[in-house]
Amino acid sequence: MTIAVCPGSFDPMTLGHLDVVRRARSMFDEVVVGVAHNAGKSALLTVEERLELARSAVGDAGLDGVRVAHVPGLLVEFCREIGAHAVVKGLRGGADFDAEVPMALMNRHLAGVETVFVIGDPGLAHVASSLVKDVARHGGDVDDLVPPGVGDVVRAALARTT
Ligand code: COD
Repeated sequence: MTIAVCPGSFDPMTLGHLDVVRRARSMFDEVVVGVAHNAGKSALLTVEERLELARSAVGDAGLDGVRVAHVPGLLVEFCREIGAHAVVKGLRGGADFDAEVPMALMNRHLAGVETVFVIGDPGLAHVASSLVKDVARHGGDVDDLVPPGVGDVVRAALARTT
């Protein structure tokens, strides 16, 4: 049984993330969506909110063989604990590639963990958690960029931070 981890901040999960998870599941028997901490980012949503939204999204999408878990520390340590065979990351373009290659090399250096890159749906290439938050912060409609229910949680989180 092959296992892959789709890691990310998921702050919040978007339709772009879900597309990557679906593609990963077409290649691996089990996919674990790993909600992790990116030291370079300050999260809007709590870990619990990000986990809950990811679980709802996976459930609503009817994705079997996919589960959601918290990655509390190093991604490679989590991969070792669950016996993952690979990490799967999504690419929207060259900027993603440039950001992802050092992480892939570091994860291979640390623990021999390989990274598989998938090209996301080009129709979702403009979808990023950071842009979703920015658009929502300024009152724009983000509901067609994210799974059901995500927009409401993002708007509530933005309201409590202002
Ligand atoms: N289409 C295709 N792919 C997409 C789209 C889209 N529309 N949107 C996002 N993606 C991809 C991203 O390119 C990325 O591969 C993935 O989805 C997750 O994106 P984010 O933004 O939610 O997550 P990141 O990039 O902040 O995640 C970074 C991690 C949290 C995975 C990283 O910091 C990490 O591994 N942290 C754990 C601690 C650790 O091990 N650190 C050392 C890392 S070498």
